[in-house]
Amino acid sequence: MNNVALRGPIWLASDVHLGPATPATAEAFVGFLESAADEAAALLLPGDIFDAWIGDDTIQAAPPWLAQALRALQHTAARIPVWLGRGNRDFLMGAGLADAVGGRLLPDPALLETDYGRILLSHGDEYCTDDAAYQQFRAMVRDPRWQAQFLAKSIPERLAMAQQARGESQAANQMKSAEIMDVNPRAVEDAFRAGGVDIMVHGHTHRPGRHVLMVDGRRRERWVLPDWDCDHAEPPRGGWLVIDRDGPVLYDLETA
Ligand code: LP5
Ligand code: MN
Repeated sequence: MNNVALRGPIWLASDVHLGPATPATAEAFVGFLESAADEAAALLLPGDIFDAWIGDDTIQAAPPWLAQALRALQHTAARIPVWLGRGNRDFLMGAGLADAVGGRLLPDPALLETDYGRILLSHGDEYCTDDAAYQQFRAMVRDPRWQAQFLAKSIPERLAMAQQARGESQAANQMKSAEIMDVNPRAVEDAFRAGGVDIMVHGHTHRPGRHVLMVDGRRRERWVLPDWDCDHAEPPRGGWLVIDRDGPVLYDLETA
């Protein structure tokens, strides 16, 4: 696993799912980015910041919603380190995007060396091992050969494939139990062991909170980052985690 050394308070957010139809979410997220630049020593965004990322070359002709997001990320990255992680919607983010905004790519998983100790950070979809169909899809789209073939297609072709995949995913999700789409307890335990950590942070499941568990006789904490939706959800949703030397604190957009 790759270590990332971080000093001072770190802010973490994921699952913002920015796209062409999320103006209110984008506005809230831009405000969050400005606050992070004012108050955090570093900002970590472990995946699904974008609702569907079909390649870094889309930056060249960024639509207004994307140009706004890139500008906001750039402004924050000019003031504090911004680490970009890949989720199941934006696994195609690469150095092109990171360089364009002045950010850095998060290893996945990442072992954070923080003022509060060592923390294992990932998007979290890899822990949903009961969801065999998703893990099969994940293995395909994470294959560098598949990615090279996909990225060689035109942007319109990639957009059409992404839209089809989104539709199939939404239809498939209707047929799945909530349990199947959550993390598998053994996968989580194995990750704690492999990382040799007592704290884990991930997103993806859209079930924010703190879970305390025992693994090999040691108390561990699994923190889940909130998802953001200020355009369709009532009340609007969003939030982030702040980790300083006193430990993690989860903040909600509505009450922060
Ligand atoms: O994403 P979400 O929240 O709906 O559900 C996820 C899992 N689904 C996915 C699939 C993505 O939504 C697909 C869109 C990615 C866009 C950017 C990538 C570029 C395009 C790639 C083109 C192939 O991540 C879902 C989990 C759920 O989280 C909870 O964990 O259950 O997994 C599935 O639904 C998997 C399905 O069961 C099977 C895969 C559906 C896609 C099939 C590919 C079709 C390709 C068509 C191209 C011609
Ligand atoms: Mn996700």
